[in-house]
Amino acid sequence: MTVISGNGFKKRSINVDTQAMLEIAHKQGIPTVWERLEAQQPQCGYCNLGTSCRICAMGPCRVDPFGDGPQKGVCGADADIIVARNLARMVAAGAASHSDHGRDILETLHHVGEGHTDAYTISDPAKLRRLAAEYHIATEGKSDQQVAKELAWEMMEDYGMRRQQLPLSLRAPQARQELWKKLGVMPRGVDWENVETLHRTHMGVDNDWVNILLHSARNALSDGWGGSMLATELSDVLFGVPTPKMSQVNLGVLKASHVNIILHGHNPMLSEVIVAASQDPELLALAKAKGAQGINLAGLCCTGNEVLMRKGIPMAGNHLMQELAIMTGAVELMVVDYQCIMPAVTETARCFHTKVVSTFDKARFPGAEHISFDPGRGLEIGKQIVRLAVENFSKRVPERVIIPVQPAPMMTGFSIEAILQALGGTPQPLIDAIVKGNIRGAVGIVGCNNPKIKQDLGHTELTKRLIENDILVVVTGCATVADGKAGLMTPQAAEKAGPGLRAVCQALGIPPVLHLGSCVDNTRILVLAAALANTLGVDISALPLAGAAPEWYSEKAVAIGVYVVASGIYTVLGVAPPVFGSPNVVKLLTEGLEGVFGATFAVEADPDRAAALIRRHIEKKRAGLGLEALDPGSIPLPEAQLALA
Ligand code: BF8
Ligand code: SF4
Repeated sequence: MTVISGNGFKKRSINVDTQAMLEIAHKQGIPTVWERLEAQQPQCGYCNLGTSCRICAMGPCRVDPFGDGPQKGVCGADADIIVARNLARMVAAGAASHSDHGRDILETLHHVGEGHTDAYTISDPAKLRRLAAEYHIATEGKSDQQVAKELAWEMMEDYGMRRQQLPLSLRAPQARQELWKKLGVMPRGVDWENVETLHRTHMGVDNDWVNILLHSARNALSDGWGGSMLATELSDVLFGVPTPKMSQVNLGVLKASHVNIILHGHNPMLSEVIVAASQDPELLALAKAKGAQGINLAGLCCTGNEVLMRKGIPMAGNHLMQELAIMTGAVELMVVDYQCIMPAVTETARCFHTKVVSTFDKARFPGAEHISFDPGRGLEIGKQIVRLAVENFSKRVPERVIIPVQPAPMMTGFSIEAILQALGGTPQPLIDAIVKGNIRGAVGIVGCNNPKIKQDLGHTELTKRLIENDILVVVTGCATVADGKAGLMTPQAAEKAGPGLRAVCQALGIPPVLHLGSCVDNTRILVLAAALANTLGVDISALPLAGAAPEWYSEKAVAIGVYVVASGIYTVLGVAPPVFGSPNVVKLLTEGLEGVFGATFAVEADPDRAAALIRRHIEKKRAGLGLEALDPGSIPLPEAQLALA
């Protein structure tokens, strides 16, 4: 594979650390995700448009969107059916990933309840009891352990088929719940909705593309108000509700003087025990004996977000940094759990002394050392992994260590509880600021990196346009790292906001861009939106809110987008989903859904244009609530600088 020549790497990312590591990759002839993307060109046009199908052995089939080639698959499926089925399967895979992660956390809560582990405990008994109340579990006079056991038992039903409505969906405004009931999309069991999607999209089952997509919304809702929400809530119970704190971000968080361990993936169960193990006096002494000054942990992707939010562990990077972090030559060990971990990392690690350790039996990586994770022996396994890292320090080649930047400061830890506390216990001050127009509205910028888009450009430019127009931004997932590195997540960044938002941030000592956590923590956005709507006595779709996923790549992001829209929040995607082969599906997603869920998708790669679309939407919603509002038409839609990916 040829590695890019010259200065091409500057076009790939806005970040100095990425550019520096790409230069090293270039000099050392190590391929990265960008080379592999180039090697895939031209990518399949049918797949890009969503009109290829390989779900049965009469196929694979394709429908020619230009009318020259076949218009039907072998079974007779047309472009609408094929596109809808493919999209539904993406949603199911994304929802399954989040929800299975939630199941693992739930299993851990169950272990705690049964007394089968001493590696985990109930860190927030008050939140445990609040959740128990939502599940109608009497808690008086019961120990935390007993409550944990009963709650775990009840929540296991969230995955089954005895529920006609997921209990956490009762947090949604009454009007939204009634709408879901009327449409027949009230989320029931998480596994039920996922399996039903797979059933409906088998050949010869659901051949009504609208019906397929309606169920897909139900499937996504079972993720947002079920599996993902459960993952967030139970992680808070077990590991603590995040509170605001300062930390650092970018590759500069790696320390040449220390044993460096990167925590990569999504599930905090493993990373929490590694954090504990890294403070073990015996292992610290061993690190010193090996010539290191200490043990340094750094996060990547959403595992990074989890430990950043709760423990302030610094963040090395987002999705496109995973191979590049290894190329610093300073990483003794990368421990992975699951999701978004490119199989390429083990190959990159082979060029360095870095050990990759996989930990979940459902996520094996050839080339990695596998240490099977068992929550019952969590701390012991954590120590085993940290020991491997410390012992690997002697294999480091100091001349190859390049840490290209100084770390950037960022603030983290904005759980809904923390936001409400900062506001004095109720969302009212935020509502007042929105009513007065100091804050025009709020936008969740979420999701990934995708090598089809210059790394972090989509996130940071959109964020800047929004905050300078007095729109509060909340971030999760890989968007966090982008905005953190760009210096948008410190209290001082309030200077970059418009006058109204700036004044609010300065009064509260908070940044204009708040970190709400990992991708499952997008459910914190749902909870905040529901709390605002319930306080105002309106549905979520009436609020001046929006979502954006400027650089998404993952099926999980599709599930998130669908549950956000189905919850009533307008969402702009920066990367085109594979639906454009069906004008009917596109029309439904971008227009028709307004009359169904009161919110639609838009697709816009250019961040300036995306910001204008969002601002117009927010002003429209302000007017709808009877608040002072700009004429949406007065907000210019700039010329596109970036084409659709
Ligand atoms: O769940 S933002 S690249 S790391 S999918 Fe993955 Fe996307 Fe990052 Fe987290 Ni979310
Ligand atoms: Fe072709 Fe139909 Fe089979 Fe899909 S389900 S591969 S369109 S025959």
